[in-house]
Amino acid sequence: MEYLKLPGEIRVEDKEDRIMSGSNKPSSGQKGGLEPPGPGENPHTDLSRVYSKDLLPTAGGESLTCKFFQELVNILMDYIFKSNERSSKILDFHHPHQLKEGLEGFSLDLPDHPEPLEQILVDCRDTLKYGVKTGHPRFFNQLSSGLDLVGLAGQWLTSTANTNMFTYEVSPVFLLMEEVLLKKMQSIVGWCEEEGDGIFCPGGAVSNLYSLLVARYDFYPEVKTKGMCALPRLALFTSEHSHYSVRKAAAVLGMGSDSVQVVPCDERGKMISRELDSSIAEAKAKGLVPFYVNATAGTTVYGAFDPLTAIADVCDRHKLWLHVDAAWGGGLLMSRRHQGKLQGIERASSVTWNPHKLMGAPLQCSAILIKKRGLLQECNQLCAEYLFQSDKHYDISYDTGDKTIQCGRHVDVFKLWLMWKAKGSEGFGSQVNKCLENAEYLFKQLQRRADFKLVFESKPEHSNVCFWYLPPSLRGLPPGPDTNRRLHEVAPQIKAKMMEEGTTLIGYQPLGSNVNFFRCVFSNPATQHEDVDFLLEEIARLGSNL
Ligand code: ABU
Repeated sequence: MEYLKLPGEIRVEDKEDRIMSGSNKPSSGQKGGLEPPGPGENPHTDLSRVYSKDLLPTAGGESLTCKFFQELVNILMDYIFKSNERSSKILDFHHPHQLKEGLEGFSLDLPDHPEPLEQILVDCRDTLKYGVKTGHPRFFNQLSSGLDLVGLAGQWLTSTANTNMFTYEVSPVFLLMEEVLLKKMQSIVGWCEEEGDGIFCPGGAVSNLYSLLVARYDFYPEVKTKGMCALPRLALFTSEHSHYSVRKAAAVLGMGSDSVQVVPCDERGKMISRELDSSIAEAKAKGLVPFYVNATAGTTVYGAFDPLTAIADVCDRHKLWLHVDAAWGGGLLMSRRHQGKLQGIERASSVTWNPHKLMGAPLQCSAILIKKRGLLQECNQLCAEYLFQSDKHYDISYDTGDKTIQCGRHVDVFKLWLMWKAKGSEGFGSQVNKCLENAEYLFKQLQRRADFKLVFESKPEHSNVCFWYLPPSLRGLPPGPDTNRRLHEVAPQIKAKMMEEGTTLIGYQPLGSNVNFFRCVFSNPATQHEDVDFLLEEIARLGSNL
C-alpha cells in the first residue's frame, strides 16, 4: 500500500506493540508538553512525546499538526482499503461488556491527564477496528451502506469548516448550496418553478415529523400558539407497512399515536387505496377529523411502492394533505429505468427523501420537501433577535434557521452537492440501476435454490429481497404452526453466528404473519454478483446444522 509520506514518518501500526506495552504511556502524574528533543531527534515526528496542546494554534505547531493528520489519513486509508477487501472481516464482534472492560489496551474510560498524540491515533485506529465496516461490499444490513469517497471528502471539508446552517452570515456558501439542491430535488419530484420549499434535517424520521408538523399548521395555524386543545380530534393515515416514525411523530406532536389509522396493504406490502378511502370514511363517522395521509415510496422491509396516483385521488376527494415518505425510494427518481415506480409523487404536498440511503451520500443527509412556499417558515419561526435580526444588510430570506425546529443545524448538504458534481445526475442513475440489478440477481438465485424460499414470488421493485433459509431439518416439512415456530428461530441463530464470524451481515425481522425472514438490501455500488453468491453460501454454511 502506498502512503503519502512526510519526512521522518513513523506508521502508527509499526509502533503498536510499544504503545500497548505501556512502557511509553504517560504516567498518571505526567503532564503533556514537549520535552527537549534528544540528540538527532526531530521534535515534530515523535508523537509519543507530544500532546494536543502542541498542535495548532500553538505557535510553531504547523509541522506537528501536519504530521498528526498525515498519520490519521494513513489510518483512514488503511480502513478504507480493508473495507474494500472482500477477504477482510466486516466486524470483529465483542459484547458490550467486553468493550467496556477494555480490549488490548483500548479503553473507553476518560483520563484526567492528557494522553500523547500517538495514543490518540491508536484510539482512532482501535475505534475503527472494533466498529462495523458499513462500506464493505458484503454489508447488507442497513438501507445506508457503502462509502462514497467524494462524499467522504465533502464530509471532511464540512467538519473542517465547522459552521452552523442557521444564518447566511456564518454559512453563506452552504446555504446557497442547500437552495440549489432543494430546487433540483423538487424539480426531479415534478414540482414547478413556483412551488417548493424544504430543509435538510437529521434523518427520515425527522423529515416525516416535519411533514406532519407543517400539514397540521396548514390546516390549523392556531396550533402554534394554542396547542392541541384548540383543535378537533385529528386523524391521520398510513399503511401497515409504513415506517414507525409516522406513529412516533404523531406521539411527539401531541396528537397521540392512536390518532394514526393503519391502512391495510396487499400481499406485496402496498397500501390498498380503497381501504384508505374506507378508513377515512370510518374516521369521519367516529367524529375524527382526517387531515393527513402518508404514502410510502419504498417500504423499509419489502421495498414496496404505494399506488401514489390512486392515493392522491383519495386525498383530493377528501381534501387531505398527501405526504410521500420516499426516504428509501426517492433515489429511484434518479434512474430513468425506475422513476416510473413513483408516478404520482408530483401530487404530494410534502416528500421525504434521504440521499444517505440509495444515493450513497455519507450519513446523514435527508431532505423534507414542502410544496407550498412559506409554510415551514410560518410554522416554525420565532424570530430570536440575537440570531435572526431583521435589520441585517443582506437578503435575510437566506437566514433559513428559523424554518427549522432546531437551532444549531449540521451542514449535510455539501457532501451531496460535491457528489452530484462528481457523478452528475446520470452517475446517480447508474448507481441506482446497479443496486436494483443486484437485487434482481439475488431474486433469480433464490428462485432456483431449494434451500431458500422467497417471502413473495414477484420480482423486487426496489433493492429489497426478502427470503427464508430452510435448513436441512426443515426441508419438506408440512406448513403449519410447528414448522413456523422452528423457522422463526433460524434467522436469529444464523445472524448470531454471522456476527461472531464477521464475514457478511444481513438483517432479519418478522412482519405480519410472516415469521423471521432475512431482508437483503442493496445500496452499495461496490457490491458484485460474487458477493451475492457469497451471502447465500454463507447463510447455507452457517445454517446447515440447524
Ligand atoms: N428507516 C431507517 C433505516 C432502516 C434500515 O436501515 O434498515
